[in-house]
Amino acid sequence: MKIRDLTVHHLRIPLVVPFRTSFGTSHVKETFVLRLETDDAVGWAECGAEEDPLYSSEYLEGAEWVLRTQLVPRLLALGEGLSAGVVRDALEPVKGHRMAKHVIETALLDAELRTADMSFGRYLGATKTRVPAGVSVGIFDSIPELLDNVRTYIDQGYQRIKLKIEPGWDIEPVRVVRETFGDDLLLQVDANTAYTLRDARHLAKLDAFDLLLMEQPLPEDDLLGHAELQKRISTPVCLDESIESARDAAAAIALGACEVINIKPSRVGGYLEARRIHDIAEANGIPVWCGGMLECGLGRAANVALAALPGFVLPGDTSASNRYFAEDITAPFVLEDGHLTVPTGPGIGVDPIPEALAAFTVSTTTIPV
Ligand code: OSB
Ligand code: MG
Repeated sequence: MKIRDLTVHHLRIPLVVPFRTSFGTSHVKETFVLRLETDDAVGWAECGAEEDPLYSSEYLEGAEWVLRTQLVPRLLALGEGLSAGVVRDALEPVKGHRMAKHVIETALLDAELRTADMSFGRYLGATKTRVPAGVSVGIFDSIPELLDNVRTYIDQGYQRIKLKIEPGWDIEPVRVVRETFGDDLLLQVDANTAYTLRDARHLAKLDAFDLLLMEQPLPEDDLLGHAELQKRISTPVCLDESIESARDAAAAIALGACEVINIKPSRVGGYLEARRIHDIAEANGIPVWCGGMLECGLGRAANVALAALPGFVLPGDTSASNRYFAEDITAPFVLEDGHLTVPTGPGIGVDPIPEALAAFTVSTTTIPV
């Protein structure tokens, strides 16, 4: 495959509700999307990195720099031998930077699948036509505000609630949400690394609330700590930040560091690695679910396709577009009966709406090809 044009669109899309986690607060979705043109198709992909390196070590400007100066030149050197399937090996000499690798591999895969007239879901091995939607609920200034937001989501049909927690905002909000909405609510928490193993006894208090899982309580490089914590709490530990590859997943499972895995394609370097993690987890009886990075419609479309694989047995953070944005850059993903529909068109199955893309684009950069 030969790349004819590569253009980076820098976007700023306002969020309908500020999103506060243990590592910071976002008011705007800031990202870039990559447009990749070949002779036969145009592929799109969205970068998962955030403006600052607070969720992971990657950040938007760094990802773009790596993409432009390190990744694209190595891929262009492959000439006609370039395809999504060879990206991983070709980029192996570049350490880390999985979110940058994810964006170029995904754009290539989208262009290839559009050329082959095959959907992402079909290609990845989706076995469902729609996926149950969960929602990730940020930290609020007060419990009443939290309850109002959770109630709105439940009324809209969300099938699972994830509460962001941090020291000082953990036991009490979980208790009140459980008591207010009842024992049938599928409920889980996400700490984004805000605790240490010294907090094990405190975190064990959450065992009383029958949570589906506790996501990433400890630092990302603390697999042994998570394994030890899992021995001290009954709530299943789920890893997010700690799992950057299939090898990480295999190690975490072997160590007993998690009983569930959150798979985010951007965090692990793309959909092919995401599928490898899915396969390893499935072979080991570890449930997985699809995480998110507050993606616009371009990233969401591919995530929803991944979430339709058979090992994704828990509702993901694949929420409807209006949970994030008043206006998206694609046709919105809409909640129907608590589900999102897996796109069936070629590639990711959605396109940017030109006017919306233009409205949210703050600048564009062309990468020489
Ligand atoms: O830890 O899962 C996380 C958003 C940004 C960075 C990290 C995380 C999140 C979310 C929201 O929880 C997931 C989503 O709705 O896209
Ligand atoms: Mg998380």
